[in-house]
Amino acid sequence: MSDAWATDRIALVTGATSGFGEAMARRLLAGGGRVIATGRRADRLAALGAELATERLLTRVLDVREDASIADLVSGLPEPFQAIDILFNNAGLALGLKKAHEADVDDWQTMIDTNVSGLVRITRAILPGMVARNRGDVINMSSVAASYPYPGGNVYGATKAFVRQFSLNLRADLLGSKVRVTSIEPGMADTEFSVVRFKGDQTSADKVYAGVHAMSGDDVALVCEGVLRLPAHININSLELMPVQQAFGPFAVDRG
Ligand code: NDP
Ligand code: 8X3
Repeated sequence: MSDAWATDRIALVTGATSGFGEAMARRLLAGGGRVIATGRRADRLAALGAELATERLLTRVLDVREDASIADLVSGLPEPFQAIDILFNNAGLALGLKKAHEADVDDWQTMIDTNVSGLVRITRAILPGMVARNRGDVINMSSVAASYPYPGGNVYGATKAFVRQFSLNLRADLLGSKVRVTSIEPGMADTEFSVVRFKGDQTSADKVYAGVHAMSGDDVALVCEGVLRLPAHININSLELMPVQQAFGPFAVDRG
């Protein structure tokens, strides 16, 4: 897929400093779109801007947990980037893999603040323009963890279940408009996700993907591009994807 499929589109990408978001920003630009690439790490954004060197890319530091940061972003957009019609709602993280009774409650709060509160606040800021223009795509980054529990997934999985249900509820509210909403639910993807989850412990992160042909950030972006390319009358409500080497296990039973 390489034609100019996004030429008339303006995308706000959250979490564009690595992983899915960076890959999606690159795909949107390659497709001729305009992209507002955001994240907290200014150095990453500067490097992306310098590498891609196009006036169709705008980079902005954004912390989705901060109301003021969202307001500054939206109010400070130059005219060619104001009419956002793709929201790639992707910024998020998992922190820790401890069982609920041992987990760090501050980690839980950070996941809720980022994956839930940040995502809904960005959505609330961008959606009115889409509805007014009767045009737009909201791609919300959920996870297989929304549907399938695993030990240590406790609050992370719950935040992603929120994202999935919020997406479906948005569909209900947007009926009558041409704004589309999709919950994307990936499994294992080898990005910075696990390094963040294990707080910089690269060895533990590498073990997650050892011996597995996991998805890459660009694999997930490819699937999202496919969703965005669909004819305007088709809405993918939710889309779950995994590497072939990942599947389901039996229920766990305590026979003690
Ligand atoms: P990465 O860690 O590579 O990317 C996460 C991105 O989120 C970074 O760009 C980071 O930017 C950004 N981010 C984190 N916190 C904030 C914040 N407070 N404000 C703004 N941006 C923030 O991981 P992935 O690309 O894998 O993850 C992207 C999304 O996909 C996440 O929501 C994750 O939960 C989800 N996901 C990941 C899967 C995987 O296996 N990798 C599978 C299923 C879902 P910065 O640090 O610069 O702010
Ligand atoms: C990330 C996928 O399985 O590590 O959302 O929770 S998983």
